Amino acid sequence: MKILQKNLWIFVLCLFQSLQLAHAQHGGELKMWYDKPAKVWNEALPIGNGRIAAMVFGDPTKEKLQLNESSFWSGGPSRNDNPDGLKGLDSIRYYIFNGNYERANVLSNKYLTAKQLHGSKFQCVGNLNLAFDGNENYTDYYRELDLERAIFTTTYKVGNVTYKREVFASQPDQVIVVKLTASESGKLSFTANFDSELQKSVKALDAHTLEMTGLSGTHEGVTGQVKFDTRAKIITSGGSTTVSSDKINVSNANEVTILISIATNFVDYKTLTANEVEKCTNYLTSAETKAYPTLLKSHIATYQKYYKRVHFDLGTSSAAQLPTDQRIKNFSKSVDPELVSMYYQFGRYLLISSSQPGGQVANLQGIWNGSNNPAWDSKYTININTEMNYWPAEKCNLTEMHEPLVQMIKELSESGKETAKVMYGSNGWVAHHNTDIWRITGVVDFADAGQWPMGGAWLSQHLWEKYLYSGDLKYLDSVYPVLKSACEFYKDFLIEEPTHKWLVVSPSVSPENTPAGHPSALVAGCTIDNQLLFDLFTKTIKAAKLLKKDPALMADFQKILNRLPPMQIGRLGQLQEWLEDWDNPKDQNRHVSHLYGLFPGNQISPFNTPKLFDAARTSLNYRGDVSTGWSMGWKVNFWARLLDGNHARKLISDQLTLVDPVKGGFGGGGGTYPNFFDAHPPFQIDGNFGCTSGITEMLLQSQDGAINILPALPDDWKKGTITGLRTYGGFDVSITWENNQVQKINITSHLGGNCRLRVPNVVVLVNGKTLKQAEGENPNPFFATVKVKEPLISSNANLNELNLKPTLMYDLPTEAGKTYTIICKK
Ligand code: FUC
Repeated sequence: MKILQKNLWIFVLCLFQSLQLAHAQHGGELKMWYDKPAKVWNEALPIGNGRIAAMVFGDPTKEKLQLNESSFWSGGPSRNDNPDGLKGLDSIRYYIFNGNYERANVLSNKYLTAKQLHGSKFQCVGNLNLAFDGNENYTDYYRELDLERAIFTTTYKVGNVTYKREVFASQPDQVIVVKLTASESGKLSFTANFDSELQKSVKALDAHTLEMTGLSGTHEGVTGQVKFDTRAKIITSGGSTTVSSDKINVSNANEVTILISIATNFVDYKTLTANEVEKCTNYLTSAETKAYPTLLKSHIATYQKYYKRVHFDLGTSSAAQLPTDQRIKNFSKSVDPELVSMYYQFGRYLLISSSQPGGQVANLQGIWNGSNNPAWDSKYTININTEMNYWPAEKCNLTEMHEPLVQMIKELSESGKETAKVMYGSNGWVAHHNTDIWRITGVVDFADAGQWPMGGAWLSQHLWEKYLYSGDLKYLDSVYPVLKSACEFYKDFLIEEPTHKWLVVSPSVSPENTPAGHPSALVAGCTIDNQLLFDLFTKTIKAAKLLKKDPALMADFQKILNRLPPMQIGRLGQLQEWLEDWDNPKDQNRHVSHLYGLFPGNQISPFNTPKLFDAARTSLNYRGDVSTGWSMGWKVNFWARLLDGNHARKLISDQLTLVDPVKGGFGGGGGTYPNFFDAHPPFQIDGNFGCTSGITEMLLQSQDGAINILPALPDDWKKGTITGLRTYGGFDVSITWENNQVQKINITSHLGGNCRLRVPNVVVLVNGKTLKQAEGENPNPFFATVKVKEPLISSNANLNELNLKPTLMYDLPTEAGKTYTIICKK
């Protein structure tokens, strides 16, 4: 028995030592790592520069880089307005007000839903394959994605030779760079080729250059018109290269650099006249003049300019010694705080890699898609998903990454004008629940999902939100026409509902949810629509005031604002999802649209609207936790806004449930694939971004009149640091905490003005002096609180005690450009 015990100890000790060794050599903080090559797409690792991207598999024998270019979509410039809209609109509204939802649905599908075109598909350019000779019996395999440097690396051994591959997507040089090395000279032999499922032609231009050209697919009657050119330049040192038909063979090279360039003929959503061959060649010719270390250096510097703004440390544990997929698998049963900080930073990595100024908006899969028939076309679902992609942008200090979204909203405000006119006879612009690279703004799919004329209203919130972080009036001036025109649409489109004479949106849906027992989701005046309009009109009026514009029109807008339905509390004590008290306590729909007012909106506050706060919490408790990936990501934000850190932490754990990478189909519980991609399932990137936003909200909020420090810290995040987050009013905030108590706060003020802090501790010292406790409204205009109407309580709603932790508020007057160190004491 004793011998057995001793052996067991020796075994445990050896295991621990070998794990420690593995950790010393492999992984480490902010490196996702694996001990096997990726077999399937959901195990491969993403790299990208906002315009071009790859999923890298890291197989020693058959390397595959699955390639994407952000403007490579099916079809071409197109619209999808149903020209019969005005024939059906009045009847549809009549039937909705008279409770004949079935008839309204039939007419809506006939007169309003697009006749043929439901949006284009984001497509895959193809693959670059590298087949290596004699690598079958490899050992010591290792694969990582270094989030700090945005570099993929694989190493392995064959016999005594160590092989290494490094891959990155350079933003400054606009090429994907692959570096192959071996520990002995003359050991690199492989065959390179391109393939693609689409119409294409592949050839070797010379013994060092492969080219693939092709055309995007035809879809729903729109001919594929996006042309691409992609080239791989194989630069060898030593050995030789030969061409065999459409392949290049490399033999006995010492080291190899491959530069991959991709370009399309896309100029903008209306124009496809660029010369893709010229663009592709130019990127390559310019990159070729630079040595690998130069390319690497400028890649890292450009990436880190964004990435390094935020540092997040929750501490580490022995769990961190395992490969990332195993850590995800163990997460709910282990103590692994570092997996949370790495997942958080992976969200920031993905945003930097998929959304760059001047480029396309991150779509349902960001920029990574291996299929020509992706789920939901991998387009833009603007009834939650696209907005969710950009929730981390400002608060995680990545404001530049927000720019493609702002550009898309401007473009939608152009294309959506015709939709407003043709379909509804209204001025202004409208977009429904989906759009694509061609900026379609009509109704897609079918009425119960697509008949939601609020996509533009939700997107427009981002325009104002961006201003609140930067205070940039020139920027506000540039987006003001979009805000104004969005309001002008609703000024014409809203109608009076018969009971309370409120102004409502009809026909509409509470996104993708049907009230129990109804034959259709079609309704008038659902809660999210009212909340979105409340925000849209309030923000536009504020913007006009700041820019000294349109006082008469704003007076009209104010009248509309005064006639919007208030939020209502229903028979279960819940926040009503619809104008009527139709909520079903058993409803676990993934959408929780009526809580838009809690997050990302800020109409519901524990301090200003406690009844609504309680009702929102009741609604969320009914909805439950486990759902699709993105829904859980949203719920992390909700529970953070409900100031319940432990519940938010529970949702993170639900979201970090390992999902089988082979499982790509719909349905089943959401979670996380081995490569950290969010699983709806299938892969959908919004869940990643939503959770990164949610984790930020747990540590810092600024939407409710003050900068709220550690508003929802879970009990088990006892100690930590987060630096460089951005708040409303242009403050950069860093926080250190220990024993669940805030210790130190650093604030850098970019715009000056009053910095009101809400903290969970008692005494706050700046430069050794106690700060004055705050009273009244925050004089800083960026923190003006939202004034919503008191709720109507339709029955004996049970208003619980809110049961929140006490906090204190302090005012710190700041000067632009100065940093303040605040010490907190119990
Ligand atoms: C909406 C959601 C689905 C999915 C799709 C892309 O339709 O209801 O869950 O996220 O968008």
